[in-house]
Amino acid sequence: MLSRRFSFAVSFALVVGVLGVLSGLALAAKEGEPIELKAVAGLRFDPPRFVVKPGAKVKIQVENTDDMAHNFVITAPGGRMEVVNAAMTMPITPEQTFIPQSDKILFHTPVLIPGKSAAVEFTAPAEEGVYPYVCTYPGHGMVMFGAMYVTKQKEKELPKVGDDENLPDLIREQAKNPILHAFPVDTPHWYRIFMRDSGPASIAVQLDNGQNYCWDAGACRLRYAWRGAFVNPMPHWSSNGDDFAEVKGTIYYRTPPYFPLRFGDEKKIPTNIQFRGYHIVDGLPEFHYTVDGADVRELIKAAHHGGFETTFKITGTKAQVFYVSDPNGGATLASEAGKFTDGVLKIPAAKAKEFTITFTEILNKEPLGYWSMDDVLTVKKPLPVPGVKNRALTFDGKNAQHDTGLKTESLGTDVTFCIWAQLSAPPAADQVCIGAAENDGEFSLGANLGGVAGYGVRVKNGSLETKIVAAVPMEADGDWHHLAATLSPKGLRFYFDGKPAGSGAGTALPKDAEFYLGSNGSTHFAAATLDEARIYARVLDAKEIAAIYESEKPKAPPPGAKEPPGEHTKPAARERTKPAASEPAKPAPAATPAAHSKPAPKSTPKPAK
Ligand SMILES: [Cu+2]
Repeated sequence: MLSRRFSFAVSFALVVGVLGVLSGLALAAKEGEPIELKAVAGLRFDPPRFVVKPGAKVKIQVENTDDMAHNFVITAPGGRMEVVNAAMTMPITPEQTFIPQSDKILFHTPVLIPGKSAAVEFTAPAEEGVYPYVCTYPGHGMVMFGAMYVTKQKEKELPKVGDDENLPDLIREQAKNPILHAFPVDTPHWYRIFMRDSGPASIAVQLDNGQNYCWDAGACRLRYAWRGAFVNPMPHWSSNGDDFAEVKGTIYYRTPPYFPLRFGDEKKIPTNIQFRGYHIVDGLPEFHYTVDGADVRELIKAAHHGGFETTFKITGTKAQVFYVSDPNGGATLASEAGKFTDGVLKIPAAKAKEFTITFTEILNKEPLGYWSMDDVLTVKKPLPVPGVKNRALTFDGKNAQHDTGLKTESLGTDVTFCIWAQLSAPPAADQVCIGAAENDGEFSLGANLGGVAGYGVRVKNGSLETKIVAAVPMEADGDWHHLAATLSPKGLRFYFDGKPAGSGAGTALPKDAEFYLGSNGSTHFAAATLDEARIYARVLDAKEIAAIYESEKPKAPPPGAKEPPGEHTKPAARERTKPAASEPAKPAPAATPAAHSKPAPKSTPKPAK
């Protein structure tokens, strides 16, 4: 009992102490000694990794010190997401174990309610490797995991925690920067700061379960949510406040580009929206604003299932309330107040005074990386120009590039790349719009690659190479085109302007390579204006790529006009201190099922009768 209390005290001290110390611990199990592992608040395992020797007898004592239920599952190397995905589809019932049928599951505990412990005993695999451990409770598995190293190496020979790709990015970030990202005793915390794809009056908030969101006080609405590490505010602070804070986790949900609440008529977007400030409720900001005379309070909290939930309190209106969302936004929305139909929640007047909507991530629905190009991005900071959708950025073909921060390892084997490009020097050789290169390997999506004229994709890994060039047009031109490529062990596919334009054998992405926009990493620069770049950790099908093309393609310019018409006619005069998107008059993407909520009428003229 004494030793138990002692170990609890030690671990508590570590939890509230500097995380760098905590994460620096990679426990090496001594033969016969149990490994003590805890599920702690904030969807974490402590320690986040440990070491066992191949073939060793291992006992892991798992204790749930959190206030929600967790389990502990060790999977085969690389098997974590498959197991997590399978568990996500299992119904949530009191008896549910969240242990799907899978040969990737090696060892596991039952679901542990708060305060419970269980031991797992096994003989460590003979094969050295990184065996992930994860909580498969729905919504937890994306952030709540760790790594069991089966190795003869010593703990200090492992990569540093801050660089360990096998750990959640939240753990890595905190290990690198324990001061900026203090531990949960300090969460939630937030910054009023410049955030990409949001207005100048943005608030970034970190919740205590590995969830974060960006709320736009100018437009009075949620912009996006992400899991994992919070933001790095340094670019903003170190540039006298004219640069953006960088999201350090993975954005999985984006709201559509219009105000979500409606009063009386679901198609009528409110016009008079005013921010009134915020109050602190349970340590979190509750936003206060007025909408066409109604008074709204909005409080976003961590949800126990691992997502987040928004509670609206509305007074000053007797009208029926609607909440309009995009069902393709990357999350499942649900509410006790009513049912969502095609993304629209109809709230009976009786329940409109206070209702809550929960948001649960749909895995990999949203791209792993998305660059709207509505904000300044590249090192040389060219100002945004009109693009296919809102604004775009011009890359000079000499040295302008943007490091996406995504590496082959974070993408996995099934990937999709999409980008819009308008070449400024169409005949120039090797223009890479999205690319990566390392040693013998290369990924290039662009034009005139490897001496072949036209748009295409090229993947090279050692001696294996697959190259696809679109047949139409034969030569690259100066028009906007949508380029997309999907890659998996099954094959490489290329799409040009939303249509399939060739396929080839599967080739792996170059190992350890970093992905860039506008080059493949300091070589093969594109002289092009680029827009709406997306990188997915899954293979999109032809229908999805066609839908992206249709929803983003520029409207046909009137005869004689050089530039596509749009709201951004004077890009140079636009500072990013103004909201990027011209909402709320902006129509929803045509391809989304929420299209019925489109505020703007279709511009197709009807023939006179
Ligand atoms: Cu859990």
